[in-house]
Amino acid sequence: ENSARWLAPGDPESIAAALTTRFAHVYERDAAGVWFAPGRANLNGEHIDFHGGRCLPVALRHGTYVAAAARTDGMLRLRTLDPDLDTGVVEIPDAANSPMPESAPSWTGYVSGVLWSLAQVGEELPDLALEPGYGADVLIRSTLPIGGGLSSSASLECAAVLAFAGTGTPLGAENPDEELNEALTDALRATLARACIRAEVEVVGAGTGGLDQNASLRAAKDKLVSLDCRDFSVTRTDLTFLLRDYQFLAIDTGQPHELTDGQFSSRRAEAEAAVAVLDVDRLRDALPARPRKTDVELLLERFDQAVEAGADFGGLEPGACRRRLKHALGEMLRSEKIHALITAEAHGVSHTAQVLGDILSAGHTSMKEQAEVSFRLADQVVDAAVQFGALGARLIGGGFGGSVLTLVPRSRINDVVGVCTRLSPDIRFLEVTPSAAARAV
Ligand code: GAF
Repeated sequence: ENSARWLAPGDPESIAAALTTRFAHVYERDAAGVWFAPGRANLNGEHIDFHGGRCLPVALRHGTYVAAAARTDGMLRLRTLDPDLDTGVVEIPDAANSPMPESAPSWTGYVSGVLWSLAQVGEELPDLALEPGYGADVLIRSTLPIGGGLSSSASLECAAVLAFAGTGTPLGAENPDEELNEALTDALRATLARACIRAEVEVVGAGTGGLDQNASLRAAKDKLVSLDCRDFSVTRTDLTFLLRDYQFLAIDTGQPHELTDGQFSSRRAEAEAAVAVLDVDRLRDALPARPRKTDVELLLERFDQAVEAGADFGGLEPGACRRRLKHALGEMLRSEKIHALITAEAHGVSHTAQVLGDILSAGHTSMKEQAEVSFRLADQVVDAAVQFGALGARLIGGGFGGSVLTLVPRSRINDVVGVCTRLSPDIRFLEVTPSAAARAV
């Protein structure tokens, strides 16, 4: 286990202090503050946020830090300290109006896009109205694996949106520094999440469904977030009872994924074609409030009948569309099961842990066979983890790369880490400790 590579979240205050010092060197002025937004791990509910399903994320201690100071000339200056992405300071003039010049590296769209969409929000909500001519100097540092399926992009968006709200709006002016954390109600956080989603969809061009941004901005320490994507309402349930003897562990395979590379959108398109054939607006609405297996079977039958009747799939393969549908419906059942299990508090800890573990593994099988977004190394990690003591494991996030989430009795962590380390030299481990939402540091 000595060679196991752990990704530490670091101490937020020290990271913020170091980033502030770097900011002064890079921009030759002082930062007004540092804002942090966490990544997430999702226990269940992959590829169903855009169907109005329920997602069950927790926020990580790892995430993105943004140091910023306002400008008055509309210019956005950006630099990341990620050695793989850093090309020095990137300048985007008039970013609030034209966020994505062709010459800018693609990662900058996550930040400039957010400035653009926040400017739109401000037209409706005076508290969040950006000062005329607002621009900013921004320095970024992430403690997440980039493209690791743990929401590195959304956490960048969310840290940026807080930095802009903090330095450029009446809300920020009235609530300097950490006072902002108190002033940010859940309703405001939901509004900011919408702005981040809009930036990702309309400026970056990735088909996100909103799970990641809501998780990052609305999570809570020690809590499992239950995010109902019909209306993005949230309930939060304490997990400390479980985490005394068990631990969630994220295993980054080191195989990065890209939401913009077309594979995620092609899966989403197939799923949506299946929903269109069922003639419902949103898949979750086709199931009752407490869905059961028979409800799922009925919908799959309806789908098969539509295929027989010659339904139009716009050139997509009906069999593939059916598998995406089956994944989404199964995932919805599993989410409701976990939601009921965790909120009931009626069961013993070891029972809850085992059921959760089983659901994680069932989720992986579906990611592999129905959603078809898994890959060899993820399958190997899942199998090895379970064989060496994990109660269950699954690929999380969009897939085609990224991380596996496992639930492990604390007494078996070393075994699981040891066996997974041997699978690939690129594998890294992150402790998943349900953490607070995005905030001023
Ligand atoms: C990506 C997307 F951005 C999310 O909206 C979600 O669909 C997830 O993949 C899969 O659950 O992270």
